[in-house]
Amino acid sequence: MVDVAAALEAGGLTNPNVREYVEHWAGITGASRVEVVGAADDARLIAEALEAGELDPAGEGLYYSRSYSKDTARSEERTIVATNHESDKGVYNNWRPAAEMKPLLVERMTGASEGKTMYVVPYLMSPPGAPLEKYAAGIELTDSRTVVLHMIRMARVGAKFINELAEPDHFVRAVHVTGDLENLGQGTDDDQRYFVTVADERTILHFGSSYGGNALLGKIAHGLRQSAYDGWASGEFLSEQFMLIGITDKQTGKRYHICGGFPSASGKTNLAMMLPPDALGERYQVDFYGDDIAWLWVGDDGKLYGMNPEFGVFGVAKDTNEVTNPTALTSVAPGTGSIFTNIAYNTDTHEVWWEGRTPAPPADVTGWVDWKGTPIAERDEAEKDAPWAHPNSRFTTTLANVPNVAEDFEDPKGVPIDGIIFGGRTRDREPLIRAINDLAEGVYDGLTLGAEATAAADGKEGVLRYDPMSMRPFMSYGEGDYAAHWLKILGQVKDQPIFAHVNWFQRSLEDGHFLWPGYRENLRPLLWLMALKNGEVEGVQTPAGIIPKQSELNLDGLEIPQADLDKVLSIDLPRWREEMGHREEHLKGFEGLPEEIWEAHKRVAKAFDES
Ligand code: GTP
Ligand code: SPV
Ligand code: MN
Repeated sequence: MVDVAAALEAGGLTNPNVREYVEHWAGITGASRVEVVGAADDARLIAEALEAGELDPAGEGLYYSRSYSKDTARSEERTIVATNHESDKGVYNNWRPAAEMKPLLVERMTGASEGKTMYVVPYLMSPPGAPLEKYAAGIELTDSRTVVLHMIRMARVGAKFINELAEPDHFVRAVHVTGDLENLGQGTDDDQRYFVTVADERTILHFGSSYGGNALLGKIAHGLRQSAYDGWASGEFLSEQFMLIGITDKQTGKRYHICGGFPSASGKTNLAMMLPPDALGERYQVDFYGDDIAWLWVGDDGKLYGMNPEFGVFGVAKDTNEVTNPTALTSVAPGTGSIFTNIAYNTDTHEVWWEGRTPAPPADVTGWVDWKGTPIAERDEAEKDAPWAHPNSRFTTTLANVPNVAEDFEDPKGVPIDGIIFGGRTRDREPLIRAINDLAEGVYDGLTLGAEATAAADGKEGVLRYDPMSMRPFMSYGEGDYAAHWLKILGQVKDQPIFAHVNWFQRSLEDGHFLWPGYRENLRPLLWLMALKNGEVEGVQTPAGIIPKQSELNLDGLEIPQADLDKVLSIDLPRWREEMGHREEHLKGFEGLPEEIWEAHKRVAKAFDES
């Protein structure tokens, strides 16, 4: 058995409550070494990972990693929220009793880290000093060095975050054991993976993956699932899969903050990194606060505040290029320490490529290997037309590398929220933007967010599914309680944010092209939303909310066919009436849904009936 006390001392981890936790799991996993890490260890760990072949060089201060080919996204079926109260069961949280799940995890983890190092990663999911700091501290134990390197980029990592806790025992215990990836039966009836958050014990036990939200436990498991549970249990806050941006009108000096949820792989990172369209660049500025998670609470002044608990970006690579997202390219430029995962790689030149990086893949395939490591030149008939990069391939970089990161992104007091938006990939029905002024109708709109499935989770692409507030994969308690908690928190706010539903993904029925150009142009409907909140425009009231008159949208410098614009600025009444029936079925599945939500649904349905 390793000398945990000595390892903690060597790593400067002095919080007395940590030792028992680490000793317990070191004993179970059978790790051969224990090592405390902090951000200051990054250069050494990178060198070790390069030496061990876990990373490859991808240019100056850039790295390439490849995950096991059946381990490339979150697994929703294998993700479970376990607690000691059956009343926590919801439709989406895959609830199981804690007493049933813990032994299953212990069984799988037993001896599973033999011969490996158990890294002790103390982290904080918040800027130090934030009002919700109490819920942000955690320690991830992991047997993967690549996971440590990602954690250092995605969270604030160091012993000091755990040594100085106001309540020394109040930290999330997060255990990650990779397992024998080639023998876990991923996706079969004999799947051995389990990703469990024991929410009422603030313990996270993940076994059987080294990828993304399955393995970087500060991000999704703690930063969303655990914290959503904490926010509800304490009655203090909301934790949502939201981006968070600031918009400044340099002409008037006005500054707005908008947060909002789109399901995984549906545009949060791109919106947060958005450069204004060239024609609007003189006047407006967009500041990045967060791209995947926001914690929201009511301040002493009665305003709704938001902050990003993360320290980095784990962004989708596909279609990132100079036109769609120049900011992202700068964020992963040489010298940034970024890590690319599961994209295509050139073993000779160390260049990287992904679908949509350039219109066509490199013409000279010499040295190029696909995300599985197969040389492009040697791909067989079956592989020939497959993408070079995995559709869920990603880049990992710290917030400080993002050129439009807000000056005050580390300010612990957070930012006041003016607008909350929901959106997803919806190929028809949903207009470009529809605004909602009523709180219950706004929450109702979030609960009925529907979108097509994407590559970020295992599952079918292109199938429409409901994803309340974009939290479906991260829901940790019942949806009825979740809706009530939203109404409770937002109900305390004095200056209500305006709600809106947006859709950048409506397509032509004829040839399937996107009707709205998206990306940088998405600033335009958001500017309209803020103008509406200020009473500067009035829009058109429809049963689904207020939509812009074309004359109210700033379209300077934008060329878009009039027919496309007409379509995204209209409400398809027959499709909406049909949708209202689906919504009713969807909401009926949620136990204890507050009456206000049902009333909102009935108001909207009635308005459609009468229109
Ligand atoms: P997660 O990190 O999985 O939560 O994803 P996300 O919501 O941050 O999505 P992201 O911004 O990474 O975008 C996912 C994909 O959608 C990328 O391939 C983008 O290029 C594409 N995308 C983003 N915004 C737009 C848009 O406005 N229009 C179109 N057509 N595609 C977009
Ligand atoms: C998502 O899938 O929504 C992500 C990526 O943000 S992961 O960390 O893998 O969950
Ligand atoms: Mn996400």
